[in-house]
Amino acid sequence: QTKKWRIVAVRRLSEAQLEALSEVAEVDYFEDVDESNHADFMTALSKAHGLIGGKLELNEAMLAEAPALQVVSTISVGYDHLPLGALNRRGILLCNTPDVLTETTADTAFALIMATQRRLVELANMVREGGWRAHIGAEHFGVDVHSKTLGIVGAGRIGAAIARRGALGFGMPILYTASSSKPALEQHLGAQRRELNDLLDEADIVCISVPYNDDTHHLIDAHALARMKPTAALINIARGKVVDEPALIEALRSGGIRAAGLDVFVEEPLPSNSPLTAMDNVVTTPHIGSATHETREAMAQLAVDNLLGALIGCEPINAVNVNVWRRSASDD
Ligand code: 8YV
Repeated sequence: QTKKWRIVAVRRLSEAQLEALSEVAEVDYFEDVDESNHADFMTALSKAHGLIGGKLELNEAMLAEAPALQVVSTISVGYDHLPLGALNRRGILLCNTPDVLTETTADTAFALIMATQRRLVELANMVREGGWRAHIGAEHFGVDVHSKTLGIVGAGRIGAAIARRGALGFGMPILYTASSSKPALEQHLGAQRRELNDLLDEADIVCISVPYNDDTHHLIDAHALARMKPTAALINIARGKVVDEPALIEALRSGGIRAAGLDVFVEEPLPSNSPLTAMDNVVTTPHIGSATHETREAMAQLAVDNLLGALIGCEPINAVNVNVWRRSASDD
């Protein structure tokens, strides 16, 4: 018996998750999509009602070749890589995976905070390379983590989870920016809301946790970096393009700021010749914000539930644009 739906799945789904999709739909699964199989992917997409996957590459021209598409379910909380305007115009539902990655991504931010304050990567490399020959002196000292003022740029779900770790675990005074005040953060953590410029002036550690969009493009530019204390560190677990990367490199080189811990970059994978890979005061990780076994499994499962909920149950969870969603009449 032919199934009612066709789904294209790309990357990062377990066998059990693919099976769950297969129970109700014909599934075309792609471990990856690149030049070698792009034509096959487009053929599958041209018949698909649903598309699910991580790091989906989709543009308006591709959407035009997918007339049956009703739901795109991304295995990520961010959707800046997807053409939301075009999806809206077509009435295609977009679902994402918030919440399930919040705590892990906050853990990643703290790993970068610890690493940059205490120079963990630089000093671990020194030990590995046989460079630990004498007692450690001031030239290898780091700076404290506890009690430093933590500035959260964007106190959404992930920003709030970072703030909680800082306040409750490390006794850090918390400053935050947000479009509206966050009474829970203020009451439980003693956090204080600031304008961005004031936060940059005051914080010892500035942690970026805003989504990327037109408003946050280069939010941290040369001017913003110049406001930071020369002793401060910048942590970015959001998106590379929130920061003017050449301006950051310059600030790190010239001592405008002390250090940076970066999980995200303008170009990913980060080119190996980027100056960021060669600076002792920079810790670079390969976009691992949510990359734990448990969290990636939960994200994929939520994306499956989102897709099936939308297609079959007509009950979109975590919908980014539910107001524009038009289920085609023939499917009702
Ligand atoms: C994703 C992320 O896994 O969820 C996000 O927005 O940045 C990561 O957790 C990554 O974008 C790949 O899909």
